[in-house]
Amino acid sequence: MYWEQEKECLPREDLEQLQLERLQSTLYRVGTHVPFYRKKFNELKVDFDSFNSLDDLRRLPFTMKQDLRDNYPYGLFAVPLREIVRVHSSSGTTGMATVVGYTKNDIKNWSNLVARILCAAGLTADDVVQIAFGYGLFTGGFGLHYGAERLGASVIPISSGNTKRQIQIMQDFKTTALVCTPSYALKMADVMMEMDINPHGLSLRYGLFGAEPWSEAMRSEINERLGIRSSDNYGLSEVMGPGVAGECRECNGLHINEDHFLIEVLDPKTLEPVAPGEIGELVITTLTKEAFPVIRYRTRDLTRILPGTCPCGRTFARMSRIMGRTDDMLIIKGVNVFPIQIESVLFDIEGTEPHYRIIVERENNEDKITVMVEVVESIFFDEMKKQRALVDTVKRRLAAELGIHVEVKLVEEKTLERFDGKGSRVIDKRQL
Ligand code: DLL
Repeated sequence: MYWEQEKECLPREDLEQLQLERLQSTLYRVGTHVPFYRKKFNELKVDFDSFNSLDDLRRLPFTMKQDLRDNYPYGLFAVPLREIVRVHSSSGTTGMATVVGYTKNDIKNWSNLVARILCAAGLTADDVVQIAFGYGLFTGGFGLHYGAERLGASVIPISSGNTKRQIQIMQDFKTTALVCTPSYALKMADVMMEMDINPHGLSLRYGLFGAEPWSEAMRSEINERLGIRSSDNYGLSEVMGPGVAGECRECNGLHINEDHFLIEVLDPKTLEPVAPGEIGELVITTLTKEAFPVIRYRTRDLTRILPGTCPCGRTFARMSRIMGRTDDMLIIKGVNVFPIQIESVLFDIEGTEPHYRIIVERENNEDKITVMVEVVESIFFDEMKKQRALVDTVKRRLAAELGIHVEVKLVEEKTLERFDGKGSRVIDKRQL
């Protein structure tokens, strides 16, 4: 099922020609209208008139989150404010918030790209889509809302929170597709149990989850508990919001909407391209954005481009699910640890619940990592011997995965905080 077959299945050669033309006009737009880029282009002596190959991209400067902050709020906009019809902002958990803007045409493209992703995941105009992402400055709620409307689906703009009411509405309104973070989907499964509602008896068939990292094991858990088929979708506000990439029904990587975004996968240290198929940092250049184009935006997200073609027929490159962020990688005793590695192990062990916290401390100048994991009631109240056996299994599996020793603490079900939006499962107490 395609939303725009002729674009989604463009022969690579035609796609690259289109990308080059769009890149040239984006460079012209930012070079003329955004002082930040004009200055950078001048400093680097970039003559964007001489761009005639996509490889020339490597001559261009990078854009970092800090550049957005330095130009807060409107300094990087490429159009006057009177042409802006929408503003979003990222919450800025670290440092100042960043602001992005959209023209009418940007909103049209955005809705269309989100509709593409919903359609690729299997949704149609017949679906009843419950959007449980926050509506507001966060791009998740409005981004998916406009896309689902563009698809022609019936949209329930419930926003996040008030989980019991979400479930009641899901039941009464016969929701067929749930859109939220994967952690909120798991919370819903828990609350359904508390409410004595069997998810398999609902009309729910699809889950469209994104906005935070999740593992394949978590997907299986959600699919099984909610009786749905879930797919991953990726985006970030600096580049547009949701709609940058999403899985088709094959669920073997996320197709990147390459006619609107030019991507590179670079070694985060050397900033040189990694070998094909290797993991690196995703760097994105927008090709059609009018209000807020970005050149070589360093996402900090780690992924790799999957080799081969997809049986679905789309020619857009596929990236693996996000494997972590360069800035959420923990360095424990010099070893690189990604929270997602820990999640994958925990989800695989019988008796552990899908809720955990990772605590990192420094004791006597040495890093210590403790994983708190909820366990099913029967184990928590079991004899010490059985508990100890489970702790040993978790420790052993984590040591094998990470190559370091990890402390493990079992906690009773429902003791760890649940998340309605993006989860934050790491508490790093070291003040490094
Ligand atoms: O989270 C946009 C979005 C909303 C995407 C709804 C998908 C669904 P930001 O708040 O700017 O925008 O956060 C962007 O979230 O750089 C990634 O680190 C992370 N992220 C987003 N989608 C995924 C995903 C939205 N599918 C940041 N898997 C990004 C892993 C994701 N991480």
